Amino acid sequence: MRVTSMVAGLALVLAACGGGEKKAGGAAQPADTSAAAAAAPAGGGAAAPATGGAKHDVNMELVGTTYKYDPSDITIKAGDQVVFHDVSGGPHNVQFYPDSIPSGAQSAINMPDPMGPLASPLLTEPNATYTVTFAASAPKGDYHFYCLPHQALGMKGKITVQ
Ligand SMILES: [Cu+2]
Repeated sequence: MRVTSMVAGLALVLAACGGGEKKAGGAAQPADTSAAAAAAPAGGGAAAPATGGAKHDVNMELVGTTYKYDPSDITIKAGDQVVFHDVSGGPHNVQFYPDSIPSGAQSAINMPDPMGPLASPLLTEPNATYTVTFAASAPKGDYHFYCLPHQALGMKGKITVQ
């Protein structure tokens, strides 16, 4: 029951933000994000990204009664991309803890169409994807993140930039 009301509350927030999805406003984003997202393979693809960095896939899913990122702990390099897939149990999002990322890292995390600082929009469509790009200048260290709708249920993860 608590979960239901939480999700409802988030839906309101989302609605208040203008229904979210594709705001044309985020001018700085190259059009390739959606194309790349659409082209992303469903399972662990090793497809070479156009951007030069490697691409890592993370599923967001409900397994039994557990909401989780899979894998929940990955290691990447600065310049890489992490593609989050809404597999089941959504809506999900990706939100970094401002105090649990390396200092000075905020500007190195590129998140299109954010609904807040370091917060992706909610993914509501099954199989929707969201790509987070780490700048080549991203500081090394651990970047902890969580899913806003399922934070209380322990849905969180960590990206280590090496
Ligand atoms: Cu979630």
